[in-house]
Amino acid sequence: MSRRSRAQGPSEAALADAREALRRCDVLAGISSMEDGIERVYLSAEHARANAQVATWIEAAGMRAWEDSAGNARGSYPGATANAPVLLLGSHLDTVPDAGRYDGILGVMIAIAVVSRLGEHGVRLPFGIEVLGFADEEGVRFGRTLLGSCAVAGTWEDGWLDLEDDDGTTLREALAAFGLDPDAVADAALDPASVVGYLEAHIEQGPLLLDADRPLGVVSGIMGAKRFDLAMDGQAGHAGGVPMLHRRDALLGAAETALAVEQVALTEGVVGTVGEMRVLPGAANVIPGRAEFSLDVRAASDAQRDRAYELIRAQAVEAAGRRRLQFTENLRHVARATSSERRLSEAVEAAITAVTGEREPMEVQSKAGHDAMAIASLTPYAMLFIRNGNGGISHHPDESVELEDVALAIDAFEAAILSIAHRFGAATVA
Ligand code: HGY
Ligand code: MN
Ligand code: MN
Repeated sequence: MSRRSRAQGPSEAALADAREALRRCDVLAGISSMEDGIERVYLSAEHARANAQVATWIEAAGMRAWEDSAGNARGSYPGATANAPVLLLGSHLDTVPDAGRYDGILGVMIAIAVVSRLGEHGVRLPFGIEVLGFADEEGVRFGRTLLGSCAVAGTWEDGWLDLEDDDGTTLREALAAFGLDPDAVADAALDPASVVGYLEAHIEQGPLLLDADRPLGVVSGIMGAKRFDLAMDGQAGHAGGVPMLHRRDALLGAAETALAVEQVALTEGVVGTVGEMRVLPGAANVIPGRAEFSLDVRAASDAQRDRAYELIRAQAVEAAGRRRLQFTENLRHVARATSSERRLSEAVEAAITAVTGEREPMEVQSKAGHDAMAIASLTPYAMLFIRNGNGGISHHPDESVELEDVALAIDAFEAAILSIAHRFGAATVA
């Protein structure tokens, strides 16, 4: 932890750790399926290359590097006693298309940096440490998120093996091609009794810390989310020959629904996004016969999330009726709203105070999803947020962080872990 006074900011050693963590984010940014951007999806060649690269850093930090049956990168650091329970640290290594280089990745690098410090000083805690680089938090390839962390949490569903990517490859086929046994994914599950808790460091992916001029924040909880595949079906036809009032234009039904998402989100205080839209048959001189689109809706509570969807759905059904269209819906993903665990969060708060001097660390509810949502089914969690630069932009190449903030985050993450070791020993936090 930084040895200098808080007013002087992080120590040179912490800044050096931060520089290395950011350098590693740059190295992983170069492992991408995109020519001029960052994209690394589950069970891709890039996923394999990233895991191999992260394994070298895990080993350099004094851990045993391995890959679990779900394709998560894993690092094991033993506790003071054999068979001690473990504290989980981590985040994800996969990305969205044209991603930033810190979403998920930085959290894994911070976890490795802290274990490296423990190893350097020969520190053995009353619990072991498991560093996890989750393989599929974003759900880009198969449409269902948190696959890697669900496997560790014991909530993996074999029915997901039939999920298909855009090329028609099933998850089962992709796992086998990656060298994993599709029928053994659930073996990645940890026994809740063997886990002390989970800590995740992550960029905020929003502007709150930036606007408040705070380098770090503690996460109170994570919004509940639902993702849908929606569609409107009408009648394709000649863009010239069909009179306007005779048309059953599927795109217009989808467009009305997208506007309803915005209106409901504003009135209900939730967040709703139509991020994908496919117009078929997709020609300038053909009236759209079908419009397929995604819906991502999130709220502080599951009830609020579900109410918002019902209001959106009602407007979609009304628009479809008025336009003589067929509206269809398919629920693709559900993540319940979760709260962080009080005592783990107190350790994070105390750590923020210790490294920044802030008497009241800022508390933020995460509107972004994180692996912690899945791991919450296994063990309690706490999260440390790091200020996002550039207006808080994320899921975008302009994602940015400050070196000093990352140094403070490594110090705070280490301090939180030491405080948990001191407060709880090997007792399970739950
Ligand atoms: O979508 C999310 O909130 C996360 O970045 N996967
Ligand atoms: Mn993300
Ligand atoms: Mn993330």
